[in-house]
Amino acid sequence: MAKIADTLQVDYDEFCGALAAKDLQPLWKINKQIMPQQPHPKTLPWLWNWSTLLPLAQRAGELITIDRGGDRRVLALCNPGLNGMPYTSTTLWGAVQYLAPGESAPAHRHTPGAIRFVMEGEGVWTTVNGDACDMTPGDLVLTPNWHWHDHTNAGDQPMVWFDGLDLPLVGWMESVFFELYPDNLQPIDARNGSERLYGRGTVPTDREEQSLHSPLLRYPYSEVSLQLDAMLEETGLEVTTLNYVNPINGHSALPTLGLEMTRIREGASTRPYRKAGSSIVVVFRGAGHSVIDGQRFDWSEHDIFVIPSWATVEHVASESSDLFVTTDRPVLQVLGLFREEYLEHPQKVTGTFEPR
Ligand code: GTQ
Ligand code: FE2
Repeated sequence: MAKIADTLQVDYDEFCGALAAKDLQPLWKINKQIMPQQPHPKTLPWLWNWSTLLPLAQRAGELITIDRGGDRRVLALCNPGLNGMPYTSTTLWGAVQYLAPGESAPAHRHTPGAIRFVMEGEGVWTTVNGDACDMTPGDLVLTPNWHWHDHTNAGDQPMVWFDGLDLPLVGWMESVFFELYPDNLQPIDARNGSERLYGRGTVPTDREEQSLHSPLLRYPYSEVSLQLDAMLEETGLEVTTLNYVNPINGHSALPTLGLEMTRIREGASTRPYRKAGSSIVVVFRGAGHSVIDGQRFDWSEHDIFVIPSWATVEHVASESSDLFVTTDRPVLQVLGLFREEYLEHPQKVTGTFEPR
C-alpha cells in the first residue's frame, strides 16, 4: 500500500471516506486482493459421497413431484467456499437429478449449456430438439444452449444422473435466459438420430453444420470404454484420458464445458498437476483417493468431488477407475487464459478430508 505521512493520516482517512461515499475505491488498497500473483480460489476442494447423495435423492423422490413449470428434481452440489451459492465452483454447476419410473421432466430451454452423465438406471431418454437420446450408465448426453430438452423415464427403475452446467459462468455474465416449451413434452421426431448421423467418425456432406456445439448429442459409454482399453493397450501407459469432441472440428463437444474421461489402472497414479480453471470429477467406476493441495480425498464408485483452479492434484487408483471430468477449460483456452503445469515432487499429505 502507498505510504502516508503521519501528519496527513487524518486527512487521508477522511479522503478514503469521501471516496467510499462517492462509490470509488483506491486500487492501492485492493490490488493485492484483486490481482494476486496466482489464483486464490474461493472454491474449496470438496467431496460428496454417493452413500450420502443416493438416499437423499431417493427421499426427494418420495417427497416432491415434478410439476408442470419446468421443474427438475435436482440436488445441487454447493461448494461451502461460495457463501451459500448453489454452485460447485465459481464457473460450474454440478448436481444429481432423480427421475422415478413413469415420470417425465417437462421441456424447456435456457442459455446455460448442460450435460447429463448417467450414474444409475435404465430406460430413460432425454429429448433434445426432438431427438430422443437414450441414457444408460456411463453415457454422456449434451443439451447445448438454447436447445429444448425434457427427460422421460419409461423404464421400471429410478434413474440418477449427474448434471453439469456452465450456469454460474453465464450467470456472472448476466446472460441467463430461460423459456418453457408450450407443451409438457416435445414431439419425438428421431431416436438417437444425432448418433446415427454423426456417431461413426464419418460426417454427412449435405448440410452446413457450423454450430459452436457438437452435432453428436449422445456419447455411449460402451464405445468410450472400448476406446480407453485401446488407448491403454496401445501406449502401454497406466493412465489415459480422452476428450468428448465435436466430430466435425475436434473442438470440445460444448463451447463452454470441457468433458473428459480418465482411466487409471489398478495401483497406478497420476503425476502432480495443476491448471487454471476448476473441474468436477464423477467417479464412474473404481476406488482410490486424490490428493488436492495436500489434502487426501478418499473416493469410491459414484462419489463426486471438485478441484479448484490452480490446486495441485494427484489421483491414486486402488482399483481400475474411470473418472468423468467436467471443466471450464474451453472458455479459458479460447480466451488465452489457460495455463497448466506438472510438478516435480509428490505432495506431502497434511490432512484427510472428512465428508459431512
Ligand atoms: O435437467 O434441464 O441440474 O435445467 C439444472 C437446470 C438440470 C435440466 C439442472 C436444469 C436441468
Ligand atoms: Fe434444463
